[in-house]
Amino acid sequence: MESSKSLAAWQKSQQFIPGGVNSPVRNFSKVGRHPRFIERGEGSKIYDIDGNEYIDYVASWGPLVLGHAYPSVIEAIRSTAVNGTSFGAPTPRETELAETLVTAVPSIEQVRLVNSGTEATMSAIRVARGYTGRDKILKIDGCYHGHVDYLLAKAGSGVATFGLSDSGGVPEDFARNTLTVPFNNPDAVREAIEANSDEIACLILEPIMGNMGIIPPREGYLNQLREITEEHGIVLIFDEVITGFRVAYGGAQSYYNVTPDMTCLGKIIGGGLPVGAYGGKRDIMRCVAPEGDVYQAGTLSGNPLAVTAGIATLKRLAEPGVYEHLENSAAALAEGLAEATQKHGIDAWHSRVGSMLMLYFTPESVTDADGARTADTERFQHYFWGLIERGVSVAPSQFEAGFVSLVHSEEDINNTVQAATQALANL
Ligand code: HOZ
Repeated sequence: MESSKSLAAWQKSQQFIPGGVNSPVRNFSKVGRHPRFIERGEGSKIYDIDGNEYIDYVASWGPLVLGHAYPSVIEAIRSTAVNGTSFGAPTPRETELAETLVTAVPSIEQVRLVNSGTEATMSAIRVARGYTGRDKILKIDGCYHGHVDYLLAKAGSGVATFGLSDSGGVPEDFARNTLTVPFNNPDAVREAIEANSDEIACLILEPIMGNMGIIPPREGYLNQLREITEEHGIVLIFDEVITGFRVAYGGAQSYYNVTPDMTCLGKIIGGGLPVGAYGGKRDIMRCVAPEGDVYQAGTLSGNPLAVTAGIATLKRLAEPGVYEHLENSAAALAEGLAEATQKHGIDAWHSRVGSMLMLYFTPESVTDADGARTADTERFQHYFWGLIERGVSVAPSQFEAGFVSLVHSEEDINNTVQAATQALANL
């Protein structure tokens, strides 16, 4: 497969950008060789600058649930842009998006729009601290909540991909108030709370882990967390940056019917433009300035283009049959992949919730971050290139999720299963 133009582009980008990329996992260093530079995307496909076509399951790391350049989203961006791209003043569209989020997501009574998932989690935690007057926070091993200093402890995503335990540049003091416990283990949460009674402001987690592959909650786990946190006056925050509008219109909280106190969103609600949001009970959101004393601000927050792309995306997702369609396409893909690993006698753990899916190269069952860490990343590397060479693009990491979009056709799914079967045969 020709990739000389991508190689040249990467050699040049490394002179000006650390690692040649603007987010670490994109640089492919954990799968060897160089990244592909992308020219354009359309529907289920992306095209690199050497002219290669790929069926895409990265979906810009989750936002593109409608696929690339979805016509109604592009038209909304185009018609908004001609009237100006930013005002630093409120616009009715921000309220429209906020109302849509409040209506869709059970825990959200009021919401603030920000520019990224990182900003959303950072702000939600500040609000939880302001609301409770407590400093400590509890997080889950392997959950990734963006690159906030004190949330990089035992984080997933790039931190796991690069095998880092934490991040440099974070003073020990900053992480002193972050406690970490394993996923799917309510007893560990209980013990941490008992050992730090009345000191924990919030428990933040991805209700479905999506940055150590895909790890669903065990039955009843989220309900147990809801009960424990309520008992101790701890704010329960669901980070639904990945799962919001992905596994169901109302996110994982409506999929599992467990309502947290606060929710963080991002990705899909911006339709492929930079956005984030945090919201929750009115009582808690009242703490946010200017109503309350917890400060949070942003020049581009509620940006007209991002908000318009988000509204257009959510409108399409609200139409009947969307989530059934996503479920059926992803189920067909997951079944095909499971048959393929079985056929070749490859130890694999397949994980899927709705249109998020993962194939781990491990004989273990993956129910927490330690389980995910047993995966054979070298084997993944060979599989990854086997797919790329056959025109299928997945994230260049054993720990990043795959996403099926509304526009993946039956033919795309069949071709992907065929490519995977061939790639697995050569492992
Ligand atoms: N950590 C992000 C996904 N879990 C990666 C985002 C990106 O590289 O674009």
